[in-house]
Amino acid sequence: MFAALTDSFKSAINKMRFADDEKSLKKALDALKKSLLKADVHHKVVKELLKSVEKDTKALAIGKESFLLALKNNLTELLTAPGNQGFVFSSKPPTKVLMCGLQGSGKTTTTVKLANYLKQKKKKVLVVACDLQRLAAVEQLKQLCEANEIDLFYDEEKNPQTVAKEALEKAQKGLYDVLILDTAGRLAIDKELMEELQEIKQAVDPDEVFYVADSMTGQDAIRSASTFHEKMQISGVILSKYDGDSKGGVALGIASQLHIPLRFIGVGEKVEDLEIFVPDRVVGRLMDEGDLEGLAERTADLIDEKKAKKLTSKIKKGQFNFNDFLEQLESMKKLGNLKSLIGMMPGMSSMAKQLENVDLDNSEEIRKIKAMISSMTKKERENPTLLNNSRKRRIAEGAGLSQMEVNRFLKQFQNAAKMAKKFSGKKGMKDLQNLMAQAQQGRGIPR
Ligand SMILES: Nc1nc2c(ncn2[C@@H]2O[C@H](COP(=O)(O)OP(=O)(O)O)[C@@H](O)[C@H]2O)c(=O)[nH]1
Ligand SMILES: [Mg+2]
Repeated sequence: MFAALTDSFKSAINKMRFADDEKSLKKALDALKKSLLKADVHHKVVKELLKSVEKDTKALAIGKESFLLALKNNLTELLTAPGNQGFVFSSKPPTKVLMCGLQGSGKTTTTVKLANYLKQKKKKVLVVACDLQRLAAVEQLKQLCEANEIDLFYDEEKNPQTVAKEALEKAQKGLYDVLILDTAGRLAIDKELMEELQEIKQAVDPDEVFYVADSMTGQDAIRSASTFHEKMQISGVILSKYDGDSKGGVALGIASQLHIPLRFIGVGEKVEDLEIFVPDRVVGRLMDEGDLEGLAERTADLIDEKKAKKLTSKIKKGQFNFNDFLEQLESMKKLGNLKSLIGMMPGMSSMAKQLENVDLDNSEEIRKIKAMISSMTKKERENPTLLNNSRKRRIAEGAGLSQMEVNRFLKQFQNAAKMAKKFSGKKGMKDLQNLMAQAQQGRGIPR
C-alpha cells in the first residue's frame, strides 16, 4: 500500500542531512517533488503541496523535524475532502447506497465487503443485483452473498430500474437497515450506461452514491470519477485494490482535485479486506509511523470486542505493551490480508512490500521480534519502560540477537506507541496544532 510513495518519501527524507539552511530545504523539496510525480500525483497538486510544505517548514525554522511535520500536516489536509467518513446511516432506514464505477473496478466485490462490514455491526443488509448486463454478474453476486450469508435480491427477467424499485419495497417491508445496489460497469464510460444508472438513481433516491475507483489506474481513475461525478453526484469514493502496486497518487488526486471524500479503501480480495479511510492514519502509514489504532480495529472482530476497546484505550493512554503487541501478531495470523496489516505495524511499511507471499511464522523479522519478547520477563512485557541497558543485553543474549537489533526494535516500538498516543482520537489534531502554534511563536518543536 502506497509503497512507491513511502519508499520515495523515505529516500527524500533520508537524503537530507538537514542543515538549517534554505539549500537543504530546497534539496528536500526537489526529492519530494520527484517522488510525488513518480507516484502519479497530479502536477498541480504537487506544486501546491510543495509550496505549502516550504512555507510551513520555514515558519517553524528549517530542519528535518519541521519538514516532516509540515509534510504530514499538508498531506493530511489534502486527503481530507469535506464530507462524511466511513459509513453514515440515514435517519430513515433503510439507508440506500448506489454503487457505480467502471467495469472491473471492484464494485461487486466492494458491495459484498460493505454488506459484510455492516452485518458485523449487526445491521440488516439487503444487496441488490442491478448488473444485468453481464451474463455471469448475478451469479457472481449470488455466490459471494451465499458464502457470506448476506441477503440478495435479484430478478434476471426484469430491467435494473424495476429490480431496484422492488428491492427497495422489500427492504422497507422487511425492516432492513441498509440497501446496497450493485450496478453494471462498462469498459469505457458511455451514454447508455449513464442513463441506466440515472434511472436506477431516480427509482430509489439513494442516500449515498459511492464510486468505486481502481487505485491502480492512476490519473485515468480521476478523469473517470470526474465524469461520473458530473452525471451522478457522487457522495463518496471507495478506492479498491489499494493493496496492489498502487502508486498512491490517486487518493491525493480524488480528494484534492475532485473534492470528493474518500470513504473506504479495499485492501485485498477477501470480504474482510475493507477499511474506513481515515486521512491522518493513511498519512501516518505513509510516513511509516504505523497505525496501531487501525490495527486494533481491524483485529477487533477476532479478539473480542471488550479486549479491543481496552487495547484502544491503552494506546490512548500510552500503555501499549509487548503482550498487546504479541496478541496483535497472533490475531493477525487469522486475518486475510497480511500485507496490508503489516503495513500498519510500526516501522514495517517497507517490509510489507516484500511480504506478498510470506506467512507470519516464517518471517525472519517477526521471528526475531517474537524471540525478543519471549526473552523478556513478565514485568518487562507489561511495562516497556523497565528496559534498561543491562536488561536489554540479557534479552539480546536470550533471543540470540545482537544488541543493535534489540535496540532498533525497541526504538521503533517506542516511537510508534508515542505517535499512536499523540495523534489518536480527536485530541490528536489539536495537539498537532498546538505544537505548530508553539513552534511558530519561536519556541521550537518540543521533543
Ligand atoms: N487485490 C484486490 N483485488 C480486488 C479488490 N477489489 C476487487 N478486486 C478484484 O478485482 C476484480 C474485479 O472485481 P469486481 O468486483 O468483479 O468488479 P466490478 O466489475 O466492478 O464488479 C476481481 O477479481 C476482484 O477480486 C481489492 O481491494 N484488492
Ligand atoms: Mg460487478
